[in-house]
Amino acid sequence: MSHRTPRGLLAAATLTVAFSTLAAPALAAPAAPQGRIFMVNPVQSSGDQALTDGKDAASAIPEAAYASAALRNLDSSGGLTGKWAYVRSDTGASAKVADAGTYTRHDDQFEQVMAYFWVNEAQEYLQSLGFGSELRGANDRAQPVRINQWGADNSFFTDKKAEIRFGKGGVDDAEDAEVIVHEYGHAVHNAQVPGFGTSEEAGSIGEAFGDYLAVAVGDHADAKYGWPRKADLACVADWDSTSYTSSAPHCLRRVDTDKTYADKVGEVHADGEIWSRALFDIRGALGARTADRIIVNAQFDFAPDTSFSAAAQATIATAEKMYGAKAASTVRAAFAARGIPGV
Ligand SMILES: [Ca+2]
Ligand SMILES: [Ca+2]
Ligand SMILES: [Ca+2]
Ligand SMILES: [Zn+2]
Repeated sequence: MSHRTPRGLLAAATLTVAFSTLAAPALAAPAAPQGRIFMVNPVQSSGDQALTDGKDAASAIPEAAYASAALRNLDSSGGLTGKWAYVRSDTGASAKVADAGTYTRHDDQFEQVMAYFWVNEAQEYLQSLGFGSELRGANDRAQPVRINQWGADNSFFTDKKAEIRFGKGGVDDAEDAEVIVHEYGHAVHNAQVPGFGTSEEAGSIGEAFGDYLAVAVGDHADAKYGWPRKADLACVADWDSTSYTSSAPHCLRRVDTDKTYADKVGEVHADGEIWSRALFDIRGALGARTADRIIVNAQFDFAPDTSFSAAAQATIATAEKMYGAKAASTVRAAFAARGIPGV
C-alpha cells in the first residue's frame, strides 16, 4: 500500500506537467475577435413583424436584436479577410476587426461584418457535414464578397468573378443572414458544377437551394448559439422582405409551399419553391444532417442545364449510395409529392 501513494502522486504530477505543456500553446492563442451581428435577422429573432427599415436608422431596431459572436478563421490583416470569406465594400470605409463588436446597422461596416460572419458560418456548416474532409469540398475557399451601393434591391452571384454582391435597396441586403446565405448557395452550386443554372429548371433548383441553405444554416446557428427564432422556419428573408411585402409574416419566399410541377410558371424564383419544398420535406423526414449531406453531395452530379427530373434522380441515387434503400425511398417520395416527372 505504502509504495502506491507516492507512485500515484508522481503519476499525477507527471500528468499535470504533461497537461500544462499541452495546454500552453492553446492558452497562448488569442481568442477569436467578436463581431456584432443579427441573430439571422431581427424579425425572425424578435417575432416583431412590425419592424421597418426607418431609412437605415440604428433606432429602428432594438439593442436586443443584436448578438456578439466570434469571427473565426480571420487572417492577421486586421480586416475581414479569412479562410472562407473575403469582404470588400464600395460603400464607406472598410470594417476593422478591432471595431467589429461596436457597429450598428446604420454603419456601413455592420453589413461587412454580417457578410463575413455568415459566409464563414455557412462554410463551417458544410465542413461540419463532412464536405472538405470525408466528402468533396463545396466552395471551400475564400469567397469574395462585395457590398455595393448601386445594386438597388438586388444581390447576386456573378459567376465570371465568382463574387457575391450585396445591394442596399430597401433594407440593406446584408442585414439579413438569409439573403447572405442564399447568395452563398449560388456560389456553392457554381463551385460544385461550374456554370450551373443554364436551363430554367436548373436555375430554379439554384434558387431553391439558396433558400433552403439559408434556412438550414440559420437553423443550425440558432441551435448552436442558443438564439431565439420566433418566425416560421420555412420563411426566407423575414427582414429584407419587410420593405417589399405588405402582409405579415414577411417572407421573400417560403420553402413549405404546396406548389407542384403543374404550377410551373417559367420564372426561376417562383418555380424554385417547387424544389425547395421537396428539400424541406427530405429534411423533415431524415433530419437536418442526413438530409443536408445527401442534398449537397448529390449536387456534384447535376448537369449545368439539369432538369428537375434528372436532378431528382441524382438525389435519390445519392441517398441510396450514402444511406441505403430506405433513405432513397424517402427522398423519392418527397420529389414524387411535388409531381416531378419520372420519379
Ligand atoms: Ca445598414
Ligand atoms: Ca434589400
Ligand atoms: Ca427566416
Ligand atoms: Zn438567387
